[in-house]
Amino acid sequence: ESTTVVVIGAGPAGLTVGNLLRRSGVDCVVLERQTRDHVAQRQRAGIVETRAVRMFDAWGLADRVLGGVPSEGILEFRVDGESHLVSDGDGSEGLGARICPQQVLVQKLTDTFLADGGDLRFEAADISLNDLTGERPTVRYRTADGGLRSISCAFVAGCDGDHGISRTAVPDGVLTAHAFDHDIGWLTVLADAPPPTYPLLAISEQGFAAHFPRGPYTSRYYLQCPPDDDPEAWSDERVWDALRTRLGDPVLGSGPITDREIFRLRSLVHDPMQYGRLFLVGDAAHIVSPMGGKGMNLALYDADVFARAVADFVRDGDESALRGYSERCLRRVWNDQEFSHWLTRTVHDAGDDSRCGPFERNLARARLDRLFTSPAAARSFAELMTGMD
Ligand code: FAS
Repeated sequence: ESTTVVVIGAGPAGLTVGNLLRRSGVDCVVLERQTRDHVAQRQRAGIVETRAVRMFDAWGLADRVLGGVPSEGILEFRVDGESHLVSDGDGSEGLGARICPQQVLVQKLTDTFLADGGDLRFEAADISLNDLTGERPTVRYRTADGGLRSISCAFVAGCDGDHGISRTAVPDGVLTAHAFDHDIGWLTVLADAPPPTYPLLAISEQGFAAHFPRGPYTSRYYLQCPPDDDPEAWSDERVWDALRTRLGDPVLGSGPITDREIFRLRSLVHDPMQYGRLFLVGDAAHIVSPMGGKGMNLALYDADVFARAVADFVRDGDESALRGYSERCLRRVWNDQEFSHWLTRTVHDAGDDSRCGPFERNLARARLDRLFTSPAAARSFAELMTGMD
């Protein structure tokens, strides 16, 4: 069997690559390890930033793949109970960010790809990548009924996330991993509770908390906790108590909690993001802490750069964009890493300073004060939130 691109993984990165390649007339096969249902229900990100919305619009896909509602373009910071509204829109003409839960985007990307005749294969097991440094790599895998398949291709897009196999197919010593661990944990819960008027970041002596919309009747909350804390130690009662205290909202809803997970705030960047005919896209190449909502949006950026580069090569034999893929993506990755790092430190050091001490706490409070009082600082923040910088 033969195609131009084999895409490994059907998350936001893989499905966006698949759709953009189809729009470019480049044939591809998408291989996904899980079932369609499993992929469709994975709840994570909630914002498609302005730049990504306009990217889909430029490809003529915005109406088909973007669900949810337009963002109000306002973010609320609540510091010791005092509310500060900050714009996260840059006022430019054109479509803005959307409150679109990741699973809605993934479902719509899947439907669109299949409706356009895309070749998407679920339950593809034991995928192996071979001859990545040759002209025609070979991807082998096992079908759900145990059959062995082999696909020859010109390129492989590794879109299989942080725990995939693509990165492991690169020999040791080729990639450099740059890692940072904030030593901060977040308990994240999903609850049937009314979403906030605006996405809310709350800073208090008891620690950071956040309240984000995830649909008309669903909220995602985050609570700062020790990174190795046990989610089972957080009863519904304890979660709601901590949220009421930190969000400064004594009457906060207390609906059933449908999902809870603790994860560490960490960042990871692999450089370069390519090896021979393998191109790493999205979380397969980089992880960023959720502050600023950049993880999924970086995956969408990489996918756009990769699809355009392959189209240049297939149409004109021009390899320059493929050669420059990693450098171009890493420039945005580091820009977003810096912004997420700045925001993560600011909202955590400004609250519970038991981890950082009073000096860093005052630095963080000064950053917030500047954000709330300086129009230039507010404009820069808004530009970074939109991804249009
Ligand atoms: P994904 O991990 O989404 O997709 C990889 C796909 O590859 C999966 O479908 C997987 O099943 C498949 N796969 C894996 N191994 C395979 C193999 N061997 N063979 C075939 N398929 C394989 N980002 C934001 O922008 N904003 C947020 O608010 C936000 N919150 C988050 C909260 C949590 C709890 C987590 C964990 C992440 C959050 N993120 C957020 C980041 C997250 O959304 C990722 O950036 C995004 O899923 C990246 O998309 P992909 O690169 O497609 O990787």
